[in-house]
Amino acid sequence: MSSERRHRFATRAVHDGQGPDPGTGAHATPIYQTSTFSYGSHARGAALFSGDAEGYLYSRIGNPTTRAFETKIASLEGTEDAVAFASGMGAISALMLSLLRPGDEILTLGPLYGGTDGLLRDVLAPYGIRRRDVDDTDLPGAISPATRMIYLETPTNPTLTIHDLDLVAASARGKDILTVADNTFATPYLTRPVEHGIDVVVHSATKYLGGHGDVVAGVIAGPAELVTELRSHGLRHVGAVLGAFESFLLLRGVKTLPIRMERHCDNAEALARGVLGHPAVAAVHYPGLPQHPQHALAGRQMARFGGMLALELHGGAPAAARFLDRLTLFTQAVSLGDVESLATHPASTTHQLLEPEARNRHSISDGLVRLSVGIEDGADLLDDVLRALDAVRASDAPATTLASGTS
Ligand code: 4LM
Repeated sequence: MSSERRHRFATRAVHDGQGPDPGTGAHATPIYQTSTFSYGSHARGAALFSGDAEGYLYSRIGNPTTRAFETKIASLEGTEDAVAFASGMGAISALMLSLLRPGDEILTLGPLYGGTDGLLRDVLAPYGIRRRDVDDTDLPGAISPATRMIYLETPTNPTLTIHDLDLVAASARGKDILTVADNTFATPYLTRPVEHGIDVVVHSATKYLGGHGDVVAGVIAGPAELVTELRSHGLRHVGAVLGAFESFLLLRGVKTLPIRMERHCDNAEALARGVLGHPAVAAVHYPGLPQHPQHALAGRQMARFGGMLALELHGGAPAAARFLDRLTLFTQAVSLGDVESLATHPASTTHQLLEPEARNRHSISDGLVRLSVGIEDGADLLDDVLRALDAVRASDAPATTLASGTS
């Protein structure tokens, strides 16, 4: 579906999937706000339902506005096709419910977004789909005859750990194992997992793809045959269908993804450097810092280092609460990737439902705060964060380590 691959990324972000509306010439893709489509004759209806003819039937299966968004994402991720869902969780649950069977095992490289973790534990485990969380270095040896999927986020939510996509792809090569990368944090502007041999890419399109905090959506990009299977099982039968208006908002959002991401990266890089050495800060987790344990890897698989960072504060939960309550430009809210800056405390919000053991193993501590750095003026954002850090009483804090990712 990536018809314009000859063009560069920013051009494809603007143009692909879209063009003058065939019916009216409308320049902006119309919002096809319709549940069903007339097929005109009994014969054509039968042909559409049997798959002998192509066309729209019913908006749970396909809609022209949504199709434009799917086509654009397939182009940007460099995949054959893509299919959209009503949320990131709708996409991830459709993927796993469609492709995994009782007795299958999924290997995860954690941490994962709390919702994905909950899906694996609360929904899939009771159906006999077993999940094992493994370290990158253990991966080749951890694969068992039951392993059907390897699933990861990179950078991870909320620790900004980077997983090695080439290593994951190599571990699964030649085996009946699907590799899946949640590319929500990086976006295809910074990382295109299929270029590293990953089979399937999932997104919470709620985040950077939409970009404006006004839509909840998900999308899966991958090989055409697999996407068709996901559309007919995961979408058609499970039913987490994206609305036409949401698709319109996403089409508009994705057009500016390249320029937004540049600004998110500029601001996050400046903020990460600007808070290093502050006495309230024990560690800054940002893949763009040379101290980050996977900085070199991030440099290999990311064009830049993204708009997300996490601060480990001395003083645990009380320090995190004081910091968050002093922020004025950052909105305290979950979600991320909006033009507005957002801040949250993962241990009590997005990752609250993780088993305590998993939170510990992945260093999602009580002193960790996550910042989604927006596109406001970077100097104003740094001022806001530094003022809030100053308000955190750090009298008993040890000297700052300037570490990243490990302390
Ligand atoms: C959050 N995240 O972290 P929907 N994959 C990743 C995510 O961060 C999320 C989803 C999937 C947050 C939401 C409250 C890496 C969500 C799930 O929220 O279902 O579109 O995506 O703040």
